[in-house]
Amino acid sequence: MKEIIESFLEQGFAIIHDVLEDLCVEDLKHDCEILVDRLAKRRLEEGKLTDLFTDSPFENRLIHLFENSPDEVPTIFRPELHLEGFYTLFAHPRLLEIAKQILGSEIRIYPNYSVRPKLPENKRTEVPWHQDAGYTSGNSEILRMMNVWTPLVPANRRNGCMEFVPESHKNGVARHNKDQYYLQIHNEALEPLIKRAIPIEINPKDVVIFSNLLFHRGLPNKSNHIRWSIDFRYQDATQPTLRSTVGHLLRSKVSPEKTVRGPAHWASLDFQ
Ligand SMILES: O=C(O)CCC(=O)C(=O)O
Repeated sequence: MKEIIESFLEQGFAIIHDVLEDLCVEDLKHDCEILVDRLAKRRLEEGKLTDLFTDSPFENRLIHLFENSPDEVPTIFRPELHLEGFYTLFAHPRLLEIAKQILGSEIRIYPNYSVRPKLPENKRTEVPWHQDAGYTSGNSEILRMMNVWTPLVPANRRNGCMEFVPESHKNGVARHNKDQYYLQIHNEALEPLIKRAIPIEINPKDVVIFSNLLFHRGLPNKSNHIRWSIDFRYQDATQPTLRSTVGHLLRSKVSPEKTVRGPAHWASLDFQ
């Protein structure tokens, strides 16, 4: 625990190997398969498919389902994540224990939790250099967060893992510009630091936690399969979200009765 916290504070991130159980990863993949299956059935009903590709592996099925219309493939699932399996990750006791050390005892899941199926050569999934805090800046308050990212297939340079600039979280929020899909750190701030960037190549069951001030990006996927990953953020729940959505309280000393009670409760709630 001490090393993890030190690395988070000093480097701006910490890789934690083998923290998720096999069952947790299986549940997550199972829920992602539910999302893909729903999409497949909808496209069949709409007459956009003649085959559900049920025998295709997890790493490829979405590619086949959208072969004829790659522009329609979802790049992110968000409101859809109120399924029981996702709760086993979001409320994972070890992750919450680390979050408690970093954020204190009032912990919400910030209303920005995502599953990203990064399809090969899909420009819309190439996330440029940014700080997550860039998306909430313009306010005097910097939100206190612990970001979490975990892959559902081995993530590497070829299939579009994340890249980080260690220690880039120490100077506040840099200026960002809007590119076609995302915010991007202005060149002036990026240029001096970019040579220190390192790829975060990790496997299912591993998790990387990082500061919302860390410079990071998602590389392009140049492989022949989907790079599936999940990212979410724990926030100090004594702060506002600075969004119209409020997230969900996961741990609280002050109001334990307001926390999500378990997987079934999570599945009964909405993205809000
Ligand atoms: O998964 C990716 O490629 C990028 C994710 C990201 O930028 C984030 O979680 O903040």
